[in-house]
Amino acid sequence: MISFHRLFFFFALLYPSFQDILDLDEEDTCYENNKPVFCLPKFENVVEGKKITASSTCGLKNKSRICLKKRNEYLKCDVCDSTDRTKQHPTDFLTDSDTPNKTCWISEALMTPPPHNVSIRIHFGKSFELTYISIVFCQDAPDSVALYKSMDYGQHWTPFQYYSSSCMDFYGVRPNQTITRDNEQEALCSPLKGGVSATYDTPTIAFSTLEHRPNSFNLDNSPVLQDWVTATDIKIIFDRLLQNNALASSYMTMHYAVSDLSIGGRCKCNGHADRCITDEFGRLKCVCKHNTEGRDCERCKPLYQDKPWARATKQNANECVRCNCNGHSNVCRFNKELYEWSGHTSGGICQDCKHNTAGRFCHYCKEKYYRDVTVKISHEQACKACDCHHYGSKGKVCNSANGQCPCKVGVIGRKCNLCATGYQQTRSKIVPCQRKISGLYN
Ligand SMILES: *[C@@H]1O[C@H](CO)[C@@H](O)[C@H](O)[C@H]1NC(C)=O
Ligand SMILES: *[C@@H]1O[C@H](CO)[C@@H](O)[C@H](O)[C@H]1NC(C)=O
Ligand SMILES: *[C@@H]1O[C@H](CO)[C@@H](O)[C@H](O)[C@H]1NC(C)=O
Ligand SMILES: *[C@@H]1O[C@H](CO)[C@@H](O)[C@H](O)[C@H]1NC(C)=O
Ligand SMILES: [Ca+2]
Repeated sequence: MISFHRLFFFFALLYPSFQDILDLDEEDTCYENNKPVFCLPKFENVVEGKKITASSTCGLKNKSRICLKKRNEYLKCDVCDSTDRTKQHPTDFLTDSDTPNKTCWISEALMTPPPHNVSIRIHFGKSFELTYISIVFCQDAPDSVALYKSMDYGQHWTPFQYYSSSCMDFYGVRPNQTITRDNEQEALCSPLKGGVSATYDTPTIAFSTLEHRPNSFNLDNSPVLQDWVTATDIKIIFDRLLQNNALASSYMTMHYAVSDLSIGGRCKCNGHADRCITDEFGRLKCVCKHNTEGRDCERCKPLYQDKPWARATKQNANECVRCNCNGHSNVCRFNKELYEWSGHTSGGICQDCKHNTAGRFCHYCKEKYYRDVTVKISHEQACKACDCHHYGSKGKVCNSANGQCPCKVGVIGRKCNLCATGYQQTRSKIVPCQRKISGLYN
């Protein structure tokens, strides 16, 4: 039997970068001495606890006869019946521990005529970055196995890897093609010789997602490969090349039977979280750090848009940077041109400045308000209303520095609400202060 732990260490040795998975601790690994650093959720068997569906499972509709031929054993026949606990072979058996006894998921018997394809689907409920997929069969492997992945919860599927005794016939793909830097997102077809593997005592498929791909040791800087290893769902399709007459003689004994399915990977958080949790809607999501947010920490928080979002790398945590809005806004917007002009230092523009402020950093007072210089610009009362007098002032807009309204002739005061010496108040809205004519007779 091949256990998850054995594969885990196998892949840890295969990829030096996975050696950090061996030191698992509970503390926050996204900061070191209060400085943001690249961090990752733990490496795990992604299928554990996940719902797996199969297009066909024996004994679901009716009792059926199943016969399995294990290696070095005679053909053994039994009844499959989902209503009898000791005679059922559900998809749950793909992910149980296989102890003390090996348990198998078994498909319904294959019928004549074809198709003979049966599929298994695993829904992760979130994006994960996958390292390997391993399938352990209970008997001889099928003639062909195709692995597909989806990055959008099953709307679109792309081939991940093919295994076949006849790659050209089944998939139109030449076996053992070479992957270059130009086609790193291409699925390969590996020959499958009756499925019996030399390495393990049971026929096993172990697909390593990055093997043979040139940029696999430079994943940080390869968006193409980051995409390649990302999946929300996996579909596995088994197929057999059976002649009609071959099947006719033994059709009640042909099944697909798998004892273990494991998928090694990590919850995808783009280097900005070290764990994933279930949210209030029952959905998995990253616990984002470095001022990021989203289920995959795929964007910066609203007030942290001063630099463009980027995935964390070992060299740079790419923490999202807070915009300077002087405390008058909770939201800013990233502007590429400003960022370029600033020599890649700052590109945020504050949005919806409150407290009567305005400007890219909410750093001055909006029209009809003036700056109260006795308090700091970050103060809620930093901008005061001009409050210009309706009749005494020529307009509503005051001097933004000292609050002086534009007064009409003979009018004074910051708000233009007093008559100057030598002037007297009138009832006129147009000329509120009139020159006194007292001097006329002296
Ligand atoms: C199940 O078995 C019953 C009785 O043997 C039979 O009438 C029925 O057609 C079977 N259903 C299927 C889906 O094979
Ligand atoms: C495991 O197999 C043995 C021998 O076939 C059987 O006696 C035992 O009940 C099985 N254990 C379980 C938990 O199914
Ligand atoms: C089997 O193959 C046929 C033809 O390619 C396809 O239409 C069908 O959906 C497949 N069934 C499963 C369960 O994969
Ligand atoms: C194809 O690759 C497999 C596994 O890497 C290897 O065993 C086999 O010899 C290769 N076949 C050819 C024709 O290169
Ligand atoms: Ca099992």
